[in-house]
Amino acid sequence: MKNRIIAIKANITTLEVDAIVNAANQSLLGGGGVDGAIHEAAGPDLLDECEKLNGCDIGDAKITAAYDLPAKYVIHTVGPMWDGGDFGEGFLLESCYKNALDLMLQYKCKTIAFPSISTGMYCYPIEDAATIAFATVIERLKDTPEIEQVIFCCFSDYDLDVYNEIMSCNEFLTL
Ligand code: AR6
Repeated sequence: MKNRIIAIKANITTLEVDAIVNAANQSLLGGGGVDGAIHEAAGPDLLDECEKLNGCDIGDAKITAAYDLPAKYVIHTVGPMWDGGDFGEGFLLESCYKNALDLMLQYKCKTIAFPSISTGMYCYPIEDAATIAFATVIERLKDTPEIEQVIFCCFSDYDLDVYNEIMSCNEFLTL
């Protein structure tokens, strides 16, 4: 099927998908960036549910309802802070994508949108992060026909260009 993976520039809080992913911190109690935007758009009930989750480890993911958002679920994951690349950052970032995809399947979601995890406040270089994001997702889509669409939701033209460049170089684009 075509367009199973797309990159767009958008505010992730506006997307009508089954699940949007939040680039949260270990407390899961909100923050800035996309985390702040998601909590603001979802309303205070999201924080109430997050308070019951006892936080989240780096690389792990937890799911909640989406409340006032048009999505059905929010999958909260905690990306690694970039520290030069020799401290397992790549492995942890890959885990974020893998665990989010596991959760979407568990909850029978067919569509999901990811922000560019770790590349804002956590300073992960966008080119490296997007390469990991794309490689992890495409690997998973190969054996998971029930996933209809994965959206990489970029927040800048530059990030969108990076994703499109990586995707255009990949022979499995139409997978
Ligand atoms: N829609 C889509 N992408 C967005 C939006 C939005 N509304 N807002 C920001 N981005 P960041 P991190 C992009 O900093 O690096 C929070 O305080 C942003 O431009 O949100 O994983 C958490 O609580 C960037 O490309 O997440 C943590 O403490 C991407 O989302 C910490 O920041 C990720 O940037 C997590 O840092």
